[in-house]
Amino acid sequence: AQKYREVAERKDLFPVKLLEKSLYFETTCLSLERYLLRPDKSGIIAEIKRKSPSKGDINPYVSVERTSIGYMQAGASALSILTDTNYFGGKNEDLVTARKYNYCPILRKDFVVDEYQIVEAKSIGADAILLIAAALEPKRLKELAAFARTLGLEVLLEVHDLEELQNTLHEHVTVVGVNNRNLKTFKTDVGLSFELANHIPAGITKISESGLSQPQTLVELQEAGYNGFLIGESFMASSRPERAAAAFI
Ligand code: IGP
Repeated sequence: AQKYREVAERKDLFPVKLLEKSLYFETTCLSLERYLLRPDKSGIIAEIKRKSPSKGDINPYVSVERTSIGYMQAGASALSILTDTNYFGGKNEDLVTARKYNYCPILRKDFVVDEYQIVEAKSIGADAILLIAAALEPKRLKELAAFARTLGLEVLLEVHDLEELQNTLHEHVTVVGVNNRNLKTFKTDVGLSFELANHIPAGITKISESGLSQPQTLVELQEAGYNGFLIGESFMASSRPERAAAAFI
């Protein structure tokens, strides 16, 4: 919880009034959900992640331009761009760059705890935001989700267990991600996605996140009802992540 509080205090003070002048306020968001369900795509949300608390540096000098374009050419359904600097080495400009070169849904991956960050996500060209059940009170999560929807942003709700899932589902959430990475140990266990699959109501788009490195696992997750797969490290660990993605997809 301390970690999330620190992040909350890392507030950009650029006035909201100016953020709202961004041209992206005049454009309609692309639906992550709709792209994930497209039969001509892989369902993979390919992530750009320079470093992580669990792995340290992964690919600190990655070319966001080359990688994001290559991910989409490889058949990804969407992009996930880490914008958190402290823990993941990302920045808002990474998302702006990906936006400039790609017409596809882009998830802004960050620790969203307030409305400011949601306005900011819209202003830099994101289509969807992440809300982490473990980081927010259910009531607060619902408020933030409702606010995101007013800006046309889609919400990916991230859960780690059944309790979080049952406490946080509501009408503003259409996409749920099961994070296979345990936040305390940083270990990943895809078994969690299989465990929770049947507890996610029908009609909700389901994503399995983290620790996915085998195409066969995706086939099995699909059979269990998953529509989307969030993959970072197993692509980013390569010096050419887009080639790793192409080989995988
Ligand atoms: C990707 P992996 O194991 O493929 O690199 O995982 C993604 O799921 C992970 O980066 C992630 C994440 C998050 C990062 C999932 N939820 C929340 C930061 C914040």
